[in-house]
Amino acid sequence: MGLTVAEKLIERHLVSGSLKRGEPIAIRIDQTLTQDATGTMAYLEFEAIGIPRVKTELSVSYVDHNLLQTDFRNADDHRFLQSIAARYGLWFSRPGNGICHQVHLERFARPGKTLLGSDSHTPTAGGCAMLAIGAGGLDVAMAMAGKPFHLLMPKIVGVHLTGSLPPWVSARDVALWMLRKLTVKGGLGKILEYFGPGVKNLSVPDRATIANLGTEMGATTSVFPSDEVTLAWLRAQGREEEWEEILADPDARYDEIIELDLSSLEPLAACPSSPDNVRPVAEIEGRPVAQVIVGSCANSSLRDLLVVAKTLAGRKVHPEVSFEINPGSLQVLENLDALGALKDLIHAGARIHQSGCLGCIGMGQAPATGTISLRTFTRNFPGRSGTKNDQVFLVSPEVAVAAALTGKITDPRKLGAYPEIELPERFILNDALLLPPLPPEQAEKVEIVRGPNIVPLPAFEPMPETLRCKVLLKVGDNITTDHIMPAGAKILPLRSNLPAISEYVFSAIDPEFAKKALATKEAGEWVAVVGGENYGQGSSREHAALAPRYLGVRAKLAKSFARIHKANLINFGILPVVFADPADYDRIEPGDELVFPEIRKALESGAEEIRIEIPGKGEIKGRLELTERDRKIILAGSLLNLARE
Ligand code: MIC
Ligand code: SF4
Repeated sequence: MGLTVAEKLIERHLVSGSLKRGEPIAIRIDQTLTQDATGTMAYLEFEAIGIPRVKTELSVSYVDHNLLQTDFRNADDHRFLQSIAARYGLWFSRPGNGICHQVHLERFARPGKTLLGSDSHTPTAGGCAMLAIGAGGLDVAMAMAGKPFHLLMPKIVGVHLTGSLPPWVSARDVALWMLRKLTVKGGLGKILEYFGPGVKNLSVPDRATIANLGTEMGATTSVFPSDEVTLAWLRAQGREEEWEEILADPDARYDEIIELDLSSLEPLAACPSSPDNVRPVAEIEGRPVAQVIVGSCANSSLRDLLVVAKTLAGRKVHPEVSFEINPGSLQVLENLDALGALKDLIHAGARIHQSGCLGCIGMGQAPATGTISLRTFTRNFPGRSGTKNDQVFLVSPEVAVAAALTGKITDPRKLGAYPEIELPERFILNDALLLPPLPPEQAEKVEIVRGPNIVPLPAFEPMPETLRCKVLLKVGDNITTDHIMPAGAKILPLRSNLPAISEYVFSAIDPEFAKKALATKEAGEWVAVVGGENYGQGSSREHAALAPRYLGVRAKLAKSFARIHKANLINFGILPVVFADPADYDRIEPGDELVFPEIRKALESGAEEIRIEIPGKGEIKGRLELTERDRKIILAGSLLNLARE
């Protein structure tokens, strides 16, 4: 039987397991990427594993998240990361070079290869026919050490594209349409593979936008085939020799098929405050807008900024709007300039920022109180922008520029003729801020630069025979890692300092959580948290597991878990338990004790169902949805412990 593109990519890299859906598999990883916010921890872990040089074909360390240097801490981390890259044989993308996913697409993404990244939007490279997966930093550290990546073989959903996009409608609207259909959890355990005659009408940056936003559906990854459009992209990047054709076989079978006629799409928007709260722009027109930002790994490519610049040419930004541009990379910025489009932006009154994540991770660009902000970003989780009760809408660059001109949410189809965009056949390449790996003889001599903000990892105790926990918090459905471990300008600089960052765990939900947890731990008891569906959606940040673990959290009981967060919990020895009967969620309250009798035995024996005693309330049943390897890690107390064993 024929294979899909995703199956071909997996089959080529299979180390153990088969293509049978839902079964544990391990795949070889060719490339890795990290960004600074997750990278400092990932490299501390890599050092702890003790390998002299990365064993991948290519590994890149990017600095794009923590660009704000309000004190020594972020700058210290940048120097630490640069010295680590030099010491261990990695590429280093310096601050200002651009957002990891955009730069990776331009300079390194290669059809047919696997990429593991410590950032949830790593699937962006799926737009260039890679199998690109987001993971926690420790999983990426293991991949750099040459170890395979473990996951459950996903189902493969074929998205059959026909037609082509109408004027003023773009790749973002494809992703928003998908988000409305699948919701933030509809992609769980699935790979979204795009195929059909409509695919050739999408450029690689368009495909990358769509693959990027598959993350918001909870998908393991998204992939596109490698065709002539891919070849044209690689040629434009001076890398045509890296091309290889990869198409689904004509008789390939998908587990499910979604039909989408691109010509039927209209401009859409994700309304506050969830990426799947999608409505047609035509229905929400007229609301006044105070801020518009075009940027982020989803929509800041040259195509995106060219559309915006050409639309603005000869016009002025509305006086009530702060219109901001965060270019995806230095390459985007330089090409924009060479094509004469940068001056259209500047002349219209756009605020041009450096290349990086910036406001997308709450590093500046917080909107004003009670105002609407339109952004081409990936996530509008409540408060992520840095402003309480924020009203963030996620839109295409087309919808963004329409609002920048009119001062209100506007259907861009009212703006007149759609600008003709042509991407250069050859981009001007700018690798000024991209440092290649040092040869081994030189690398060995590099000293790692460690500032005072870099605190080594603590020890992780193994799982006790019987686990006793106190429930300190109960939360609802779709809790994000931004709720568990917030980011933003105040907290991000603490990413390499576990004791310090732990003080902010759940701070927006219960400011006393960290204090109470530490007190419970000091009193000799572990801590548990109870959650609803899709617990831990969003970012790949392992700090959302590591910091709670530091505070003594040892069990999470939820109706269901998001993929990356669940893997991170396991990696740091926190027991993820699913309610056997979701109705039991209502029986537990903060203050209850949870006893997991003989939990070690249960883990060792492979038990799928366990008893949980709630003193004074009887008992309930929990499910352990864990592979054999997961069980070993939890028993050992962390993957690091297991790797050392
Ligand atoms: C995000 O968009 O939330 C981030 C910041 O890129 C995260 C990684 C992080 O928390 O450092 C992600 O998506 O994985
Ligand atoms: Fe950066 Fe935002 Fe992309 Fe995360 S989603 S990598 S913060 S641009």
